[in-house]
Amino acid sequence: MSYENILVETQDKVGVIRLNRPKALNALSDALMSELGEALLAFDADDGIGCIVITGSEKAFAAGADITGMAGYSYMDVFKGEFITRNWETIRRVRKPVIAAVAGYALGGGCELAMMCDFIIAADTARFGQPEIKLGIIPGAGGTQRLPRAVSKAKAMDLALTGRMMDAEEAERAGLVSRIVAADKLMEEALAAAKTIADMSQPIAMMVKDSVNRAYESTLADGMKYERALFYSCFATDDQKEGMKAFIEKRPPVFKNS
Ligand code: CO8
Repeated sequence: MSYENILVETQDKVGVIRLNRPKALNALSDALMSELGEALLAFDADDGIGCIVITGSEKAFAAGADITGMAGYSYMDVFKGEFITRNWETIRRVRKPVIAAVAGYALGGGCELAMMCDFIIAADTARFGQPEIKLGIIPGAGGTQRLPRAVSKAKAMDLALTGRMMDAEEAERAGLVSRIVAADKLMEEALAAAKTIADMSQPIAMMVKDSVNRAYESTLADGMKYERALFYSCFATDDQKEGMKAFIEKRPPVFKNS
C-alpha cells in the first residue's frame, strides 16, 4: 500500500506510522487522516503486529488540523460532511496498543491525536497545546474532553482558554505523558516499549487496553465488574497456561496469541 502523507514500516512485530507532511508541520489534512486510519486498520488486522507506534518529525508530531483546508468551511460543510467523525475516530476502533512518540509540536488536533493513542512517550523537545481559541474555534477532537481527564480541569482550562503551550516536563508532571526521553532516543525508546508489548500475548494486551479504557466510560463499580469478567476470561486462554507455567519453570513464556 503506498501513501502520500504518511510513511509506514514494520520493525520486529511493531507497526510504525510516521506522519509526513514536513512542509506543513504534519498538519492533519483530511487525506492524511484517511491514510492514517487505513494504515492503523491494516496493522490491527495483521497477526504479525503486536503494537503500533505513531510518530512525526523532529520538529512536529503534528501542528494541528490543516487550517488552510478548514478556513473556508461552512457549518453545513462540517455538519453534513461528518467532519472529524468520518476519519478522526478510526483510531478508536484499533484494538491493539498504540503509542504516540511525540517530538516538537503536538498542537490542537495533533495533541488530540496523541491523546487518542494509548500512551504518549515525549521527547524533551515536545510541546503540547490546544491553541484553537486563537483561531476562533474550540477543540473538536477531544481537547475539552480527554485533556481534562488526563491533566485536571485547571490545567485543561488554562491551556484551552489561553492557547499557551506546555513543555514536556509540565506535560509529564500533569500526567499527559508517561515518560520523557532525550529527543535523539525517542524512536529507540518508543520501539523498545512497543516491542516489549508486542512480545506479550496479543489478546491479553488487547484486554488490558480495553479494560483501562473502560475506566473512562464507566462508574468504578461497573468498571470493576467489567475488569473481573475479562480477568476470568484470561483463564480460558492458552497464553495464561503458558505464562504461569513458564514462571514456575523459570523460563521466558512463549505466547501463541491464543
Ligand atoms: N495547518 C496548516 N498549515 C500549518 C499548520 C496547520 N495547523 N501549522 C503550521 N502550518 C504550516 C505554516 O502555514 C507554514 O507553511 P508555509 O511555510 O507555507 O508558510 C509551515 O507549516 C511552517 O509553519 P510556521 O512557519 O508557522 O513555523 P513556526 O516554527 O514559525 O511556528 C507553530 C510553528 C507555532 C506550530 C505555528 O506553525 C502554528 O502556530 N501553527 C498552528 C497551530 C494551531 O493553531 N493548531 C491548531 C489547528 S486547529 C485544530 O487542530 C482543530 C482540530 C479540530 C479537530 C479536527 C477536525 C478535523
